[in-house]
Amino acid sequence: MIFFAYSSRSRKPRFAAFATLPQLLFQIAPIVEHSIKTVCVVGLGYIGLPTAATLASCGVDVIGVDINPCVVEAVNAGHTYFSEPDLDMLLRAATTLRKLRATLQPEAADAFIIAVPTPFHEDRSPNLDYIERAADAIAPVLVTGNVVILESTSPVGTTERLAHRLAHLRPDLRFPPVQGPELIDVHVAHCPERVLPGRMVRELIENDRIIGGLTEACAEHAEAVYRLFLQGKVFRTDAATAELVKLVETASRDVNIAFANELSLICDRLGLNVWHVIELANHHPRVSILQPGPGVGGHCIAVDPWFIVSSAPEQTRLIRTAREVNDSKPKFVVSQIRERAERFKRPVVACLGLTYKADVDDTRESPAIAIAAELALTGLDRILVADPNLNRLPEELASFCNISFCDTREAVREADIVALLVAHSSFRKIPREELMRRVIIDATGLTHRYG
Ligand code: SAJ
Repeated sequence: MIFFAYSSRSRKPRFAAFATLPQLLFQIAPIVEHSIKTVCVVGLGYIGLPTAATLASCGVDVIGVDINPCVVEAVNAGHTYFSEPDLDMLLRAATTLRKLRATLQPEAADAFIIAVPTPFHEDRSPNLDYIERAADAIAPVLVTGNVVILESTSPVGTTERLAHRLAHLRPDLRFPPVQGPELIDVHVAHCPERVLPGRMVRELIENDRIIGGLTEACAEHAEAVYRLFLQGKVFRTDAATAELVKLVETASRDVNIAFANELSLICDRLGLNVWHVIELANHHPRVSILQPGPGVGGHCIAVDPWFIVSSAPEQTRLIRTAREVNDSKPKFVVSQIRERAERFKRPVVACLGLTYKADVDDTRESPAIAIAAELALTGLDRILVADPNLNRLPEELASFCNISFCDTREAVREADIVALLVAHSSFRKIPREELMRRVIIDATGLTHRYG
């Protein structure tokens, strides 16, 4: 059960010193003293849903909007449709207390938070269709005094384009940028999300936030919304800077992971253990190398750096190369498996882990899935895939007749080659002697760390 505590001076949830997160007391403040009484959150995905539930937990009336009727139905029933620690309980409490209601269409509110996906097109240019659709949907219900906050990760200039679009749709209202704060009817700002899947509920409250306003007043109005629940600091800036800061955070992680992945290729060539090399190098006081893996997945790090590349193609050699290094890693793992498979007449390969990272059930852009699919295409007779966080074969693999989904122990038992593709905690329980009887391709470092 989720417990939040509130300090006497503010209604912000405060994690009680004596409690772990799942034991904090959930309390709805009886009266909302702030002028922001209703918030409409557009997009009930990985970011929108925890944000909506957190705001609701602070006593705000939240209208959650999603174009998917199944999501609306699940949220109204108090059910999450993806797994995230503590979110289930927070959502159930929010809906039971009628502080959060999901609908297909936006309704009037004091503030609007847009948290929709920003994928890229085939040529890797940003696809802003979802933001445009969200703008079109909220435009009819906007009134003077509203603030519209874009949380979706966006290329530089998107918040300004959003304001232009709204201004075009609502010529009766004044949007930024205009001269003088008193002349603005609807404020517009960017506040990029930065919560880590697997720690979202806690990080939503505790992480510092960057708020970029199209004007000073826009940033101020947006800050008032986050002040409802935020314990972290707020740093105000202009919208374009905030947009780039988010992209830079993501690209920084991508470049650092690419360095670790490149080291894994170097060590493979030199016959050295990359995990051991990194472990020792990290004992230097100013060195902190990340971990190599099967590639970079998820909907952020594998996507967002391209937004920088597409806005400054000539200046982004390093960022582009890092993306390419990380994107090429699954193929390298496949080549390692195939090389070992040649020793067997009819090799059975077990792929352990399918999600995009450890201990989540999210499979978006998962390198492990790309590896299993590529292996299936190479014509191996039998590929067993196992993931304790999933209960069936992901859609991308469902059509391969040489892939079957099974339990971890069974996959290990039946396999000649075991490919560790995701470092799920539960894989540590696989008896070492059972693993060591097989040919192991460990893309995760799990056997080094726990071996
Ligand atoms: N990975 C490695 N080696 C590492 C760390 C990660 O190969 O040392 C891989 C993971 O296995 C995964 C991918 O990188 O495939 C991304 O995982 P992650 O845990 O680094 O990040 P995400 O995508 O789950 O969340 C990131 C976070 N951003 C940063 O750390 C800068 C999060 O704070 C953002 O909110 C999120 O992206 C987002 O939505 O942008």
